Amino acid sequence: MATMKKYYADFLEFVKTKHAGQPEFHQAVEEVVISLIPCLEQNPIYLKEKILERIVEPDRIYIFRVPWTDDKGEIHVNRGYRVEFNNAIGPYKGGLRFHPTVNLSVLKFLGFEQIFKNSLTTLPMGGGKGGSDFDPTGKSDSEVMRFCQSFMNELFKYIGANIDVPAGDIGVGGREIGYLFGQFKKLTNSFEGVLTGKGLNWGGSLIRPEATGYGVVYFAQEMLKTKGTDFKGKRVAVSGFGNVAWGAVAKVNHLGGKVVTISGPDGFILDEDGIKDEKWEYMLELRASNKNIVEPYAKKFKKAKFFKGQRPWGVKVDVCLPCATQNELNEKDAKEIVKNKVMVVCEGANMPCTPEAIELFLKNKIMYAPGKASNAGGVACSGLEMTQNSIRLSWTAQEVDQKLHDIMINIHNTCLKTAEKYGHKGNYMVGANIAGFEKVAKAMIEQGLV
Ligand code: NDP
Ligand code: 2IT
Repeated sequence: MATMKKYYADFLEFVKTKHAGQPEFHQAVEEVVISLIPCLEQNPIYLKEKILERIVEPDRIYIFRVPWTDDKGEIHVNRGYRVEFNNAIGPYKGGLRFHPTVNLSVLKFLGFEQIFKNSLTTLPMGGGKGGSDFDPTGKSDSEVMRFCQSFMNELFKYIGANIDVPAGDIGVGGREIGYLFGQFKKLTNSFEGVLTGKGLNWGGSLIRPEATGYGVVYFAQEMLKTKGTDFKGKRVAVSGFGNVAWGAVAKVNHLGGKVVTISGPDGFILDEDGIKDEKWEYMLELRASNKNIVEPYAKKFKKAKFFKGQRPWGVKVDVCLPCATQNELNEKDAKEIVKNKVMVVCEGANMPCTPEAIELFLKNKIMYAPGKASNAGGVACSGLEMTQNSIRLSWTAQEVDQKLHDIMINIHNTCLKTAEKYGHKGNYMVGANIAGFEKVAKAMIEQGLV
């Protein structure tokens, strides 16, 4: 046992040294490796086959220059990336993020998480992630178009419907996917399902824009069900105001809950009357304004309050859905959540809770779901878009939503079943990591040392 402990400690040290200066990546690896301990101890084959050592090393990473001109004719140069992490169970699949904080550490953490998330969906998708340090804030439509075209001028060499299928993430929505797809088509003269999140008239799937947020709430609904309750009459805190937050707010409203907060980098909004109807629609306007602030909500809807520079986690609610970005909920926030006796924390963003916050939730028996399980609805719906592209048919919104709902219930149950099997009953994090890992690990072993 002592030697095993030393093995894990040494392994994490090895990752920190080999992938030096990449704290987000270290954080993601550490969470997974610690959760995997019971599985690795019962299945020594994974250690013998050096699956951990192999899985933390991406298959390959492309890094490239993205030059573009702004509306005044001035030249700018950004950096583009695509991390092709693991394709043991399907083509690389994962979003593109355009945000000034994008670097290799962030994209490797996201690509690594994506391996396990995609495995949990039950669909045949490997893990990848990409993006750029381009900042879309305040950019005109034509600037965004020129940037996307330049980005694709390099990316097109590496992707394909059976190779690597990017999609959206922070800063990349329907508009950007359109420009990227147009340029891919121009360069390759091929119309194929090379990206997901496409427009409905050219190969996109109904429900994809809503899917991540809907999926988070479907997952949280299952968590509440285990306590014999549901969303009816529940107060919910949501953070962020982007694509995921928007879908989550809509679904909480459908299920009879009340969302009282959203947030942006400038602070958070508290709306005791609930964010619904035209106030929910206004979230799209806020996002499209390209200003990255939520304060205008409180100017438009006078009963709402704006709390500058603060996060929503001190508000007394029953359910917290962090849907903005990584490490947005820390130990101090978690203490507030514990004090307020919140029932469920269900991650919409990728890795929004710090390890210290998660520890507090587990210690205080607050039900906690990790993003790789609870936000998998987005990529699951991307997988359904790929299927529709392959069979050249489109399903109705009801068909896609039903499949999405079934997938989320299945992921929820798989997490609980796996956690119990490995002696961590009720621990969604352990269940998600082990279940996601085992499928990929088995595929890697069956396919030999490549
Ligand atoms: P969007 O770009 O649509 O929205 C992200 C929002 O969060 C932006 O408004 C962003 O503003 C804001 N934000 C960033 N940092 C903070 C902060 N510290 N506090 C409050 N708000 C902040 O991206 P998505 O909604 O697509 O992505 C949100 C999260 O969900 C990310 O972690 C992403 O990886 C994850 N995710 C997305 C999926 C998808 O299908 N889109 C699928 C699964 C997960 P700003 O730009 O100024 O930072
Ligand atoms: O983090 C994610 O799962 C996404 N941004 C969605 C990826 C996808 O390929 O749809």
